[in-house]
Amino acid sequence: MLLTRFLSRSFTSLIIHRGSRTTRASSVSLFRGGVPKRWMSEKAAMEYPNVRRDDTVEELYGIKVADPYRWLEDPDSEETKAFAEAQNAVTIPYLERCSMRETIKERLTKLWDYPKYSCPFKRGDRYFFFMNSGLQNQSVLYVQDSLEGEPRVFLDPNTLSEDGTVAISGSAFSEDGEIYAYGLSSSGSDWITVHFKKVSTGEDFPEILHKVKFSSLAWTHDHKGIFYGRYIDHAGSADGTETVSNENQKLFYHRIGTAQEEDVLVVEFPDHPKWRIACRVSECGGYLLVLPREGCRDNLLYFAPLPHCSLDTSQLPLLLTCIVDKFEANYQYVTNNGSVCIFRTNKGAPNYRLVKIDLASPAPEHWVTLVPEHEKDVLDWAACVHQDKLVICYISDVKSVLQLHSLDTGELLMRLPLDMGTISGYSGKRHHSEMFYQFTSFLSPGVIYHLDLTQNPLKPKVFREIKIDGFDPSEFETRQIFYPSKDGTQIPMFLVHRKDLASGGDAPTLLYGYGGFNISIQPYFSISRVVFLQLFKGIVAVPNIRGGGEYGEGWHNSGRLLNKQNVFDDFHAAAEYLVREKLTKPSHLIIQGASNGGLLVGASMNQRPDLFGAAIAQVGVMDMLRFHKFTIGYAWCSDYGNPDEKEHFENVYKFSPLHNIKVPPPGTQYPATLLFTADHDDRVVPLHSFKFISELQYRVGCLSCQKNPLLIRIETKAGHGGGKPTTKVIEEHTDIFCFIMLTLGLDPSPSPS
Ligand code: X98
Repeated sequence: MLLTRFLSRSFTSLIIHRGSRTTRASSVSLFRGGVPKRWMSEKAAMEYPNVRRDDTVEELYGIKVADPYRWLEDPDSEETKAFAEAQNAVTIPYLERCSMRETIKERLTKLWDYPKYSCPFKRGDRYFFFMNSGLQNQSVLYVQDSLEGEPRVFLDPNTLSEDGTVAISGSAFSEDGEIYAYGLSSSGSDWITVHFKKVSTGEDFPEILHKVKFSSLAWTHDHKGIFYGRYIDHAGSADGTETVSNENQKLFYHRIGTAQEEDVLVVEFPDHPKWRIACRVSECGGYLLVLPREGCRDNLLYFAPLPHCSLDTSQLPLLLTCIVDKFEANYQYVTNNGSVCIFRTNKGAPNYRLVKIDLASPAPEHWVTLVPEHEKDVLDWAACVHQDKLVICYISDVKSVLQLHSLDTGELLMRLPLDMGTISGYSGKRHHSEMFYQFTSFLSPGVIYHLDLTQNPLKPKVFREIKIDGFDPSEFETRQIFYPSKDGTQIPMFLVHRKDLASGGDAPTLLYGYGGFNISIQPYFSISRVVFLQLFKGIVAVPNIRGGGEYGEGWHNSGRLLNKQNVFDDFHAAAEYLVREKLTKPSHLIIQGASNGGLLVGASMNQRPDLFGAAIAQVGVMDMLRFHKFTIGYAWCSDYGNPDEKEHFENVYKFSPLHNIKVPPPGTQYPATLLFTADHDDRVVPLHSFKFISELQYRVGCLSCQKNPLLIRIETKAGHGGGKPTTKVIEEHTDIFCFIMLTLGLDPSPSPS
């Protein structure tokens, strides 16, 4: 048995068995109090681990900020391990109390068991696609010689670990389609090892690349090697359990068939340790485009010509020419004709445009707009297909719009018909005369379309459509409504529910939000939400709150830095709308968010404990004064501001979940709370949730008014979410639904309808 970070032997006194999971509970004692006696109940609703508080205090800009759980920032200390065990030892038995647990898990498992496909994509003369037959922990990569040919397994990650915790994370075929470079992540970490597989034989090359994270994999067109990003200076463990800041990424060139030690440095920026260096090899193979990024929005732009014959390592490091030297906009390479490159950018165009930049005269005054910014819709992405066409995907009032344009003039040629939903997948290359695209929505598990661009007239054909036994989409409906936020801004929100929704005004409602990083929360299919709709006859509500990218840069800006409070206000206004419209009531309203959305949930429960019955915060950012000190956290200053600067410190201190836990107003209590984190989450390190739950249990857990539980579930051999095996995903959803049932007192209907 593998021992993982939070399962140490030294603190065990009790073993709790839970289905296939075995957890050891620590001998840490349970407590009922940390607050004045007058607020304590005769008998506390819950007993929580007695977590040591120390007297750590820091003075920041004249304010004394206590940090009594600073010691929980050390992931390797025995005391932190004991803490995690003790928390799980409270949470797991609580969740197991749910009498419907097995029924819920069975329902989830049964409905989850449908095939999931990616778009096919052509590399060399072969087609590839990912497919999960239903309950496989990881999707399998298949190869076929033609679209009608018999698929063969090319790479099955399920064979790489017994428990499905090794996942493919990032990959790229060589231009001729003969070698597959693929990243493997273990236990959900952002670290990957890069491997190379010969396509014709399925054999792996002997070398493995280590210390790779946040990396592009870009092949030279001689098929001889890749450019990739490496943290060569990173010392200590690199398995995703460590919290040290990721600095000094450098771009290397690896020649296939050689050892990593022979890799040569291509680009570095020693004066800028926080830059992550993305790169692309142009479609023609003639240029390396280098796109450094410091935060999570703007990037710089450099290029270097690549030699026509093989890259001679004596020509490295490359001499770069700078095109953009200030972080003030986004640039994404789309395609090029000789030295004229097309980029998607928001430079001077908050809704994005396509611009031509001639590398022979790259100064901004020579840039030419190819597709101008749309007055309302956001140009989300663009790709070149069939030599002279551009596929452009817009976001229009949160829904996808897919169009073909002329590469030459930028003019619109055709709009591809789509229902209300999202383009979730695309494949096609400039030298291909066909393309595939995948559509999804709240009620559509996925339709893959094939478009033959040689036909006239052009007519997309359904290539594959997924139907799920036990789920009839016609019984449900999706509506998009708009509601006013606190400052009057109209916010869109999707509502999904049964057509025959009961009109009692108390439907269990799952309110999901994200609100940050220019990320658009478009409609997508989630079988667990279907289970929620079926089991609880509930409503799924997804507001597109500010901070996201749904309406371009302006929408993002109005929810970041000093405007971050708008994000929370938009979310609270969504809840108020649902109550005002008599769709639900606060005690039946569940808020859910992950990552930046976990911060949203943490801040919301502090600010409006009266408005929600339950709060589920997954892998959330909870300590807004110290997030920038761990792994990639510094990159989020572009949304949150830098807490080391007075103005931003004062801003984040007002909403930081850890620093704003208060005794709730009379007659109210905190919502039933369930936090999730995982031992290999090296994106949002577990200490955020550890410190937040400790403070919450201490300040609120023993108040006489606080009947709702305040719990944390700490997963092992898991990370931020990417690559999580199906077994663990189903387990997590089972926990969530059991928690909702137990805390909202719901009685699920006995059979699906
Ligand atoms: C990030 O932190 C993104 C981190 N990230 C990168 C780059 N590549 C990645 C590849 C895989 C996974 C993460 C990656 O920055 C990258 C590489 C080269 C150049 C530029 C970028 N994100 C935020 C996040 O996870 C929001 C979305 C992406 N957060 C967690 C924000 C707060 C909580």
